[in-house]
Amino acid sequence: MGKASYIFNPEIETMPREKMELLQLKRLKETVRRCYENVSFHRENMDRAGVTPDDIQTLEDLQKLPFMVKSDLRENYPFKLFAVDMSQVVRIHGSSGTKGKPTIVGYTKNDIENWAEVVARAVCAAGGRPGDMFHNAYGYGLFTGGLGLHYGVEKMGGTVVPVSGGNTARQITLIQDFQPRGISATPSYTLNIVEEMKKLGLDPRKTNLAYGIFGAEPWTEEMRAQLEEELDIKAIDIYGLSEVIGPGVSIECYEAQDGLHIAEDHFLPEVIDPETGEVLPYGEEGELVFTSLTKEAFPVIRYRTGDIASLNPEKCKCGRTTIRMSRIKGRIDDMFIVRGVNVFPTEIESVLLAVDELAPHYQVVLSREGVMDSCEVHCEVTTEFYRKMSASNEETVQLTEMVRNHLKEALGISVGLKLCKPRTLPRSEGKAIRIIDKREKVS
Ligand code: DLL
Repeated sequence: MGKASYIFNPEIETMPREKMELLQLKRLKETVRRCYENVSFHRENMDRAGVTPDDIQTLEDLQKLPFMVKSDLRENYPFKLFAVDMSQVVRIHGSSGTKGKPTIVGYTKNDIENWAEVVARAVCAAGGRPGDMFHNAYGYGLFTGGLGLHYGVEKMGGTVVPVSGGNTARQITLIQDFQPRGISATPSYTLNIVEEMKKLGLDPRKTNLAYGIFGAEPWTEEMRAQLEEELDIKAIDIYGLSEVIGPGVSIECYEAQDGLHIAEDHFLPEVIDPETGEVLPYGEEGELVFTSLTKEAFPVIRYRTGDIASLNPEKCKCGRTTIRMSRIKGRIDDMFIVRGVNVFPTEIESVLLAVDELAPHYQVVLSREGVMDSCEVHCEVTTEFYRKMSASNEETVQLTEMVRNHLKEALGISVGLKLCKPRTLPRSEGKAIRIIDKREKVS
């Protein structure tokens, strides 16, 4: 394919910044008013903060408004944050949530249309174009991945194969028979598909795939390198969350792969210090916060995502003018502290995936010894290395020593390391579980 990606909506995606900001301000005012008039949660929050919709006169005035957090969704379960009558709601999604009730979101017909639009832009930015056959291996259901990509690919003018997650043997048959140019799945599930293809004696580099749209879980540049090499494709990062809309909040472009373009006409981003709530300048890393600008059923004001990233307003070489966010470093909830040092699983992934003898399958096991937290990284070795390992112990000792040193250099603390036999760690069909927390919960 050529170098430039197809821009689905050039008017918006290459809009001069001043014009974009005017559009955002107009939509922000409408959103705040809609929330104030239709949702008692928002009205009470704003009354408490002493702000009225009339106080929003500039984009900076957004900072007068209080934040929203995930527990607000749980406390208003299932529909109390909806800003329209249920008769207007055409779709419900949510996140499965490991604890308690799922968090529920709703969409009007316009919301679904806008969502399809941002995903269509995203698929094009990733290298897609009208006429593409597209293999969608994100789960269909309450999770937004499957249906989100589905409507976007249709809107772009592609042919979507709604295969959903799981049944890997069938995925492989369809990839071979239908010859899709594009694929979407979590990065971890894609590796699972690659592994199964090799097991069947197939060469994953010899498919018709040209680009993959990967997200819904944190992943690293090293994982990108692995996916691109294994499948001979461009691996593109897509970001989103159900509370804000689903996939399509932002996407990397095929030509730069340097930050994710935010669909800023629909989602207004901020980055804040997660401790103090203070808004941070461009370039500084902090917690991403989004305000929806067009959503009708489930508008959010200053929603704290729990995801760590930074923002870059510079124009991109692809021609898009929309602000870019950095790859997500991780969720604040997934960060753990070992001997006073903050660690994100992605920092561990970067080290492991750069080692040839290791397979890209790992888990981090946290436990507590006395009052100290301890961390042991479990990582599979490659089949080739496993053969050597079985022949002599020396190789294992050397590899363990080398990886532990690399981890210490990257993290600033020593962590345990267990090399595991190939295919012994659990495989994911959706979001990978990276952390096994065996620490006793102090109540
Ligand atoms: O995961 C939406 C999605 C579907 C995004 C398909 C991309 C592709 P939730 O289930 O609500 O929605 O989970 C949202 O997943 O807050 C992040 O912590 C994480 N996440 C999503 N995309 C990325 C990414 C979907 N590209 C939560 N990199 C978010 C890192 C991501 N983390």
